[in-house]
Amino acid sequence: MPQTPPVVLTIAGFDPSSGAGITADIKTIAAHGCYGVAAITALTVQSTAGVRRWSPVNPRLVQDSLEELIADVKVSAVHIGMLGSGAVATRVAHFLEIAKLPCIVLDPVLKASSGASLLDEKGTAILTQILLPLAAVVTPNVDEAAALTGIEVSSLDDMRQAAGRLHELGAKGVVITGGHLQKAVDLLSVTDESVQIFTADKLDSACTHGTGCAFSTALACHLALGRSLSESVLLAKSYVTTAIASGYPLGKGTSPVNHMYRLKSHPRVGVAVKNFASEKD
Ligand code: PXL
Repeated sequence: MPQTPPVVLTIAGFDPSSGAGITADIKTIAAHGCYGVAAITALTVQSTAGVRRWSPVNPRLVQDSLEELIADVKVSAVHIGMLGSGAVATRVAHFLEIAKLPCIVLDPVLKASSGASLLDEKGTAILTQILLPLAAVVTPNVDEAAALTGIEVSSLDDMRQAAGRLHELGAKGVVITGGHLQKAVDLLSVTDESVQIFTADKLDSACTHGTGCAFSTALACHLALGRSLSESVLLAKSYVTTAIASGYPLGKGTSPVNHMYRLKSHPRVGVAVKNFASEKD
């Protein structure tokens, strides 16, 4: 019998365009040879053109889903994305405090790139006070790092300072992603003494919808596969860089990254199938 792959649990919102959120996470998890299970925290109305509105899921339903899943399968890593509301964040925090799951990657989703707020004040407080210290690693982009620390982040030095502040708030590993800076620089800080910088050339690509979710979920997958935090950051960054470079135009707004670039592409066969069907008729 084939070996069971590591199970990665993603707790996140639903983006119907599948660039970000739960459905994108499941693609990322599959692309890493892991098995994805999920609890949806919020439903968004969005397309590549942006988030129009969203609504959190019943908090009790989220908690029940999580409990049902871990009673059934052994989870090797957890990814937390959009939480959607203070009430949902409270249930997720309560669940994680009791479940003691390994390798929690916290992507502190506060706003959509279009600017829409995706978490209320109470949710942000739960995220900072309870989820941040529970996580093995937190992965804010520069704007999220600034919102969580009050330090404006536009340089490597700012990143170091913000990472230090996040450690003071209880974070273990911190990765601040600077894909929007002049060079695509990420900073990994495990303690104030151990800081590593990962740099990639900035890509001339418009396919960037979902980069934060893809990075943090890929990171969870590599941790689930037993890799060190430093190697996992390097591999997750390289996955996202290639997924951006392999993106194709889709929709009227920001196209998604190509989560499945490792799959062989097949020529379209729609016409042949249609002809076959009409011959049978
Ligand atoms: O990129 C952050 C994000 C995460 N998850 C969901 C989202 C967004 C941004 O819009 O909609 C579901």
